[in-house]
Parts: sequence; C-alpha cells; structure tokens
Amino acid sequence: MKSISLIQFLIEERRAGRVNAELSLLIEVVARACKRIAVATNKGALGGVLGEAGTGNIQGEAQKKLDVISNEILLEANAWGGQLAACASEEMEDPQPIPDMYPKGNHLLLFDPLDGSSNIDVNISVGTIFSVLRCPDGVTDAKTEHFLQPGTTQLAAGYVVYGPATVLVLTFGHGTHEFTLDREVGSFILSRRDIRISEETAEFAINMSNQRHWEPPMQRYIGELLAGKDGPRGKDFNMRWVASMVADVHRIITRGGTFFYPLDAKIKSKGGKLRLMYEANPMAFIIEQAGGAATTGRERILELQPTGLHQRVPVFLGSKNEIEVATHYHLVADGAQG
Ligand code: FDP
Repeated sequence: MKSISLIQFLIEERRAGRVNAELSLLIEVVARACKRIAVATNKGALGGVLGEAGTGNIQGEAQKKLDVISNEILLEANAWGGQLAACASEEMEDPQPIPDMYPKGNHLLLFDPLDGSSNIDVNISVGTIFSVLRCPDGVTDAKTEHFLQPGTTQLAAGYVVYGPATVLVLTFGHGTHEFTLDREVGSFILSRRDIRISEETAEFAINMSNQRHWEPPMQRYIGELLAGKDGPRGKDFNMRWVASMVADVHRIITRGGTFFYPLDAKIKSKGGKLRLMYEANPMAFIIEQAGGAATTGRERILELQPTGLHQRVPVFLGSKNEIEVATHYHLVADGAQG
C-alpha cells in the first residue's frame, strides 16, 4: 500500500475544500514542533530533560523541565509562520501575542504542551494536546476573551502521544485520523483514516483512589461496573488508568473504552481536574468525530460556554453507550430526567 504523509493528506484536504492553506500550514508547523518534543522526550535522562524545572505554572503546579521545554518549542515554532493571531498554553496565565516583527494570521492556537507530566520521569507515555480556533474578525490584538469560544467552533484539534511510537491524531471536523511518525524519514504517515470507536465497551478508565469523594451518581455507575456479571449490568468490566490523558484517550481511539475524571469533593471548588480549553474540548472534538461521546456528566462538553482560559471541567468520554448511561445517572440524580 502506498503510504500517505501528513503533508500529502493536508494537500488533499485543501483540494477537497475542508481546510484552507493557512490552517493546513499551521498544522504542519505544530506537527514539526511535536517532532522536536518527541526527540527531547526520547532522550530521557541522557538529554538532561528529566526532573523539576524548579518553577510553578499559573495553576500552582510544579513544572517539569520537559513542560517548559515543550512550551518553548511550540511557541517558537508558531511565532513566525504568519498563521496565528495569538497562542495560549497551560503553562502561561495569559495568551501570548505574536511578536510585532512577524506577520499575524487569523487563527488562535491553544495547547497543553506536555500532558501527563507526572509520568515523564518514569518513562510512561506523555503527550501534547492542541486546539485551533478562528480569531474573531477585526481583532488585531487577541486577548483571553477572544479565546473563550465553545468547543463546537474549533477548526481543528489533535494530540500527539510520545509512547513506544510517536502518534498524531487529528480532526478538522471531517472524521478522526491517525498518523505514525516514521523516525528514519522524519515524516508522519497516515496509519488509520476515519477511526470509529465502538459504541459498546467493557473497559473503563478512572482514578479509583478518589472513589470515596465522588458524587452519588458516579458511585452508583462505577459500583455497577465493579459488580460485573452478577450486578445490574450483567457483564464483567476491566479497568485501565495510565494517568496520562493522551495515553488513556489513545487506547479508547484504538480499541474503545471510556475515560472519566468526574467531580469529587476535593476538586469541586475548582470545577473539575481537567482543563476545558486545551484538554477537554480538543479531546471531545476528536472523540465525537470518531463516533464517541463526551460530556461533563451533565452537558455535552463541546457546547459549554467557556468562562476562563484555564477553566476546569469534569470529563466523561469514549464509547457512546456507556457515556450515555453515566450521564443519564447524573441527570436522574439531579432530577432533570425520570
Ligand atoms: P498531569 O496532571 O500529570 O498532567 O492533565 C492532567 C493529568 O495529568 C491527565 O493527563 C491525567 O489523566 C490526569 O491528570 C491524572 O490524574 P491523577 O493524578 O488523578 O491520576
């Protein structure tokens, strides 16, 4: 079979009228930056990139050296290309404008440069997540308020998982596609087109150590899965938790399953654990485009009106039928459905 590189794929998408030249160039630049992050992560201890950076990000989380390096790689790669009005990142409180010496474009890029960073030092998969929005017309100085658009307006979303292989998963709203990095050639090659997530599954991912802090409908839902064949669901379920969202989502993209980071008493005041703009929204777009579902347990993630760049939300995503059951239990508990 003839292999199709990411560049060829993007040219084909342009010819089909599904992306414009500026967006396709932007994705090429992001993919190139991610190849550099892959090189840095692959070096591990030999590259001097492991361990703490000795700084904290704006969410008060300790930054790893690779968080900082990955953020710089993405900012630097995207500053000069002319496709962006501004960038926003998990690692920076405010959006970063494009320096005056470079031309500005019509897009806004949001990213989590290195997701799952607690796994870096133990050689477990980590990843980059990104989301692309259109900069509102007439805005020459893009600020936070211009980024606060619902996930349904995303023009593109993707993630790269730095695992045994480096894999890019991408959507422009016309299906979800996977590219695998050919390290010898240095190109991402299309490895799966139009991925479909099975509607049924018997595999779920959740941090069980938070169980006692969950809300009653979450206790009920997971309790029923754990009861297995003898319980109300009448079948056995298996559990996985990598604790890198990219790796857990990539498993779902590959063989189905569900991922939950629900509200719990410890994180309730923050609104959840995961970030809406650069974690939940891009992943929800990718999952829905592959036939899955993504909710907060109560609402469709992509329809939320963001209120802050670093807003947190509960995340339920994956195989459709299970996400529907878990969401239904929450709505019933709230009295919204009988
Ligand atoms: P991390 O804090 O290591 O960056 O983005 C947050 C995240 O990882 C997700 O990638 C991951 O799914 C989750 O947090 C892990 O949470 P737990 O520490 O509760 O396992």
